[in-house]
Amino acid sequence: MELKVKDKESLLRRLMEAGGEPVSGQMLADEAGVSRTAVWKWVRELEEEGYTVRSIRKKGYVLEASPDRLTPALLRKHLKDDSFVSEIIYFETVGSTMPIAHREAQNGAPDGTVIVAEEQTEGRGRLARPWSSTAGKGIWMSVILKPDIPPHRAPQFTLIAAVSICRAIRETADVEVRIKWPNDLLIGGRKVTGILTELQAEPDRVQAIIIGTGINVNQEPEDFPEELADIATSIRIESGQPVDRAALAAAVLRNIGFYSRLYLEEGFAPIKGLWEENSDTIGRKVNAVMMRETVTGTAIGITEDGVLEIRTEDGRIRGIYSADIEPAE
Ligand code: BT5
Repeated sequence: MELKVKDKESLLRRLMEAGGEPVSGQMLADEAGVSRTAVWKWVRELEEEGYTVRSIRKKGYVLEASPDRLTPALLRKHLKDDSFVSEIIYFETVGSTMPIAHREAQNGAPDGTVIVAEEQTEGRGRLARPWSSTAGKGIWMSVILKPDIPPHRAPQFTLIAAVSICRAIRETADVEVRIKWPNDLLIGGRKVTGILTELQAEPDRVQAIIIGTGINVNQEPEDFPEELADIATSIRIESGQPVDRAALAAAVLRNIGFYSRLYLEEGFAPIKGLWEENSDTIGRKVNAVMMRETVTGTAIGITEDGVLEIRTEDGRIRGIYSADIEPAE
């Protein structure tokens, strides 16, 4: 059934769906049961939010341009209707999307709830490291998943997310992205994306998996703090083209939906294959730096549990559960 216009948001959806064709103001007013002036006021409000709406005499309203935002309306425009996304919670600016996602998950938010922000003032990575989240330049987003799996399988979702984001970036921009175990995506050796997977669980069952994705999209070199100058990059820097963030965020969500469904239906094997194919780590000599020791050797693959296997010089195979990987020598 066609969406019924009842407020500013549904009006926007209708204008988006019209795909550049004018939509009559009178028809919109009749449908919403309000005056034409009320419809005109919604249009004015949309213009204040950065949309360009043209009014064509005797024909109606046409949406000509949308702002560079990650609002629910813009994300929904790019998502297919069969997307797994249930609710999108949007912030202009926020400390971090992670604690909000935890709170929402605890309060019963369904599978497929998304928390997204234009800017994070306290974005974080693993071990509470800071994550630079410049306003309007990246995709700072947490996705709540509620799969029926035991807790020890949860780390596989970091790998599912890596494969999904890798694919989404390739669909949207002409760049060569590689996965660095376990949670980084690199272009030309520099970090373009970090993934943070967190868990709410009972001893035998996952309650919620929260996947935090930080994707550097439209930053210019000067948008990064000095300490990241040599290690971080953005899709724009690498491709030379600005990227539509809403289209990319929607592609990320579509792929996370697709690959987590594939995983739940067919197990880890297809994900493992894709991950290894896109990996920057497998086949290389690496140092796996952990709290208490560093293991050096050749990365040979990942296991069913997402553990990285390294063959050391003496021929032993070591399973690495959590570490920072750097090139050896
Ligand atoms: C990560 O941690 O790579 C996970 C980052 C997850 C960020 C998302 S954004 C949405 C959600 N909300 C949050 O608050 N977090 C998640 P880790 O592997 O620990 O890497 C952190 C390191 O990456 C830092 O110590 C810096 O060296 C580097 N770094 C920080 N900001 C960066 C950026 N924007 N681009 C590339 N590298 C960055």
